[in-house]
Amino acid sequence: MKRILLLTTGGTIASRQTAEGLAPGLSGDGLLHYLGGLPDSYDLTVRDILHLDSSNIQPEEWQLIARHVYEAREGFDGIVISHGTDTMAYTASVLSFMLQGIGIPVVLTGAQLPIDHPLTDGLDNLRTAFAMASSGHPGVFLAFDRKVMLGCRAVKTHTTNFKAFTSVNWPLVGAVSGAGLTVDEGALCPSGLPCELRDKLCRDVFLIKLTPGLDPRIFDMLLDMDYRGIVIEAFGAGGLHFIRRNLIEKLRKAARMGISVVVCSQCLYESSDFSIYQTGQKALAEGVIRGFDMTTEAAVTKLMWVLGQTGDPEQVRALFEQNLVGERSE
Ligand code: ASN
Repeated sequence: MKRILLLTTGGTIASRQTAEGLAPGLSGDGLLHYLGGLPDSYDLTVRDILHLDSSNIQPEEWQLIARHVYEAREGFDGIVISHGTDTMAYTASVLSFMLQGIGIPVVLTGAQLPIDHPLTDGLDNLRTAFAMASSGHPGVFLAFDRKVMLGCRAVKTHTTNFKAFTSVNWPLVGAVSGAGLTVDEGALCPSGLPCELRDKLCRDVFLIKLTPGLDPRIFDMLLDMDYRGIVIEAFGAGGLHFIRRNLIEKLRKAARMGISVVVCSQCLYESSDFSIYQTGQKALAEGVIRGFDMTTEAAVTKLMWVLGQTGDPEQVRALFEQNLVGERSE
């Protein structure tokens, strides 16, 4: 029997109705109770580490989760993390970077309806997560709606639909059918690094989504607030406005101050390429770092992680532009 660790952190799957709306209340043993006989198929250990709606999960919680996974990695064949869906894609991305080289499957899952709801999706999601956790394929994954995706490629795309997550710009790693869980080995991205806990993060990263006519002085404000990194969701394949309101000169100012600026696209699908248009090339000339086809969740958490490893802007660029765990296509 495979030894699986279930780490619970809260989320809708473990929530109950309260006077203020849904809030986490069920323990891991409570979750397993609803799974009926399934726990008998695995040698299961449960640890309740947090009881939070995932809107309250922040970098400190990411570090706590990463440490639990890291410390438990040698005693288990796989680890399942139950987690709220709202920020699960951020947690899945950041764990992918913090736990590079993890030798076992680490699978996040949750639900759109509490596990005690008669129509819950939580049972299927947990079953899929346990199957992936016992698959022997190392890495950080997200299991939902009978599908498994790379953690660093997942995006929450639906608020209530059971197919809450989409694997963006990368094929699914696995899917459940009458044949059981089938894993596409070509979609796995094992890290070449030995496993080490790389849990240092820089929280001073800001995400800015451009809107037509955005006032460039917003960058002065961010620089005054001591942000160390800025991710810009620019227009289309890659463009920023520079007539009348010149964002480009603010990129120059950020570079002079040693602030790392990553540019990616507001479009969910396909890669950004800032070399196509003048409105993009001007940004490249100011030394911005390219986000290519990374999700926003991966770009933000990767920048937080990279800035946690080094403060040298050239090393930040070199590390950021590497594909570490499958977060960007080659
Ligand atoms: N608000 C919940 C959470 O993220 C949503 C969910 O889990 N479906 O914790």
